[in-house]
Amino acid sequence: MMGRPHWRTQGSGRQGMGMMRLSAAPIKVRAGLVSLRVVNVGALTHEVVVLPLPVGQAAGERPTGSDGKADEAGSLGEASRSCGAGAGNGITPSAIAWTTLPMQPGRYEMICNFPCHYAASMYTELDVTR
Ligand SMILES: [Cu+2]
Repeated sequence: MMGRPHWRTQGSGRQGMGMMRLSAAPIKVRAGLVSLRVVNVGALTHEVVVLPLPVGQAAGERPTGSDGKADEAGSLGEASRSCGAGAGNGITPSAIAWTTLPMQPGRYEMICNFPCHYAASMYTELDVTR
């Protein structure tokens, strides 16, 4: 945990696209090395991608393309490997994933960018303070 706040997020997928969410605790952490621990408590495979949140934009407002995905340009990193660190093929149900990212102060959005999951409310804001 590198001496920094430890937090976790959950992606929950139940009964199809209408029942997904992604939640984080805490929702505010100090700048530095931030460790994410993701638990997939849902029935579908998910991921968590960390993106900067542009000024004036709220979580959930990113456009998605015809592939049902948001643009990941500027991504700080992701947790998408079942029982492993960093990028992978997705976090299977009941599996955990993790990553540690250097984060500057600012507003960020954590999203699941599996097709149509973002539009189905799999996003949450994370604020990084000095
Ligand atoms: Cu998802």
